[in-house]
Amino acid sequence: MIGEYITSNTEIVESALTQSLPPAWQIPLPLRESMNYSLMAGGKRLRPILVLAAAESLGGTKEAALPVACAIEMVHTYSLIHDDLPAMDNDDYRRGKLTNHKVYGEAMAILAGDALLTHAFYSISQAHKVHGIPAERVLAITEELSAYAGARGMVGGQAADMLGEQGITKLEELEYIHSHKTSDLIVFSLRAGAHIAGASHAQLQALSQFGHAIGLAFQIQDDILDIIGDEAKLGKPVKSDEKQQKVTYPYFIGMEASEKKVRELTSQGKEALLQANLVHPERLLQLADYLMKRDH
Ligand code: GRG
Repeated sequence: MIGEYITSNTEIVESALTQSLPPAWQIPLPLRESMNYSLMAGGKRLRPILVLAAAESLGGTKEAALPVACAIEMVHTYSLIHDDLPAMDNDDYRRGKLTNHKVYGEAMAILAGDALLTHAFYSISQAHKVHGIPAERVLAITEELSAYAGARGMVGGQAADMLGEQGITKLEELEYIHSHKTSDLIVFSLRAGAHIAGASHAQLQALSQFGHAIGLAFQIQDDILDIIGDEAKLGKPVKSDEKQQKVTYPYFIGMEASEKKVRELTSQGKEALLQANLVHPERLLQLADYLMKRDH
């Protein structure tokens, strides 16, 4: 069952994350606490689970993929800490808990994000140093993380979102934002797990297509769930003028068409994956379906 796979891998990832900052390292205590606070705040661990599943889909082991799985969760966590800051979204709560800057102050939250991003690259290096993954594969992962998370990836998507806040008028503009802000880390996770297991160029390409499709589906589903959540709170359907504050897929094409789009993207992604000649595509296929059907 995919539910059991997710639960057991979540435990493996969380246990590795708790050990990711060596106790012997001299780190100012508030910085260590601030980093661990957000790292261990109960995310879904989607991206690290995709790293593990991608490695396994090519016959690789979870153990060897674990440092990279932790790395992507560190990058994701840093992005959320910075996204919540007053200069960005100014949120007080995330995952039902106070945001990092509300607990540790803005300056420490910025530093915790910076340190998590930097530590991600350290963690990736351990795939070679501890698990003996060939240096050229680890180099490819390092290069790709800087691309998918950086200015031409997630940070670029966040910047485009910020700049377009007032005037996104075309679905293509929204897709550009989603594909960088959300899909890029998902694509990276799949490619990185595949690199660990020595994927071919064609396999990497198929995984990129799969990741791009399920990443966009994931974001649209997130926007659908947001609206359903708002409706549950209000006890009535959200009117179109209330919805218009947030420019999302449902805002452009409506709820029903958005739900259809999620289904279409998921099946396109699965088709692309089936072209990749993977020894074990099952878990990735099940994860795509699980994400499409999720209600939180
Ligand atoms: C500040 C550099 C910088 C980037 C911010 C991640 C991000 C980019 C913004 C957060 C807002 C948002 C809706 C991003 C889209 C990606 C997304 C759906 C993030 C939430 O991911 P989940 O659902 O989170 O995997 P959990 O809490 O489960 O880890």
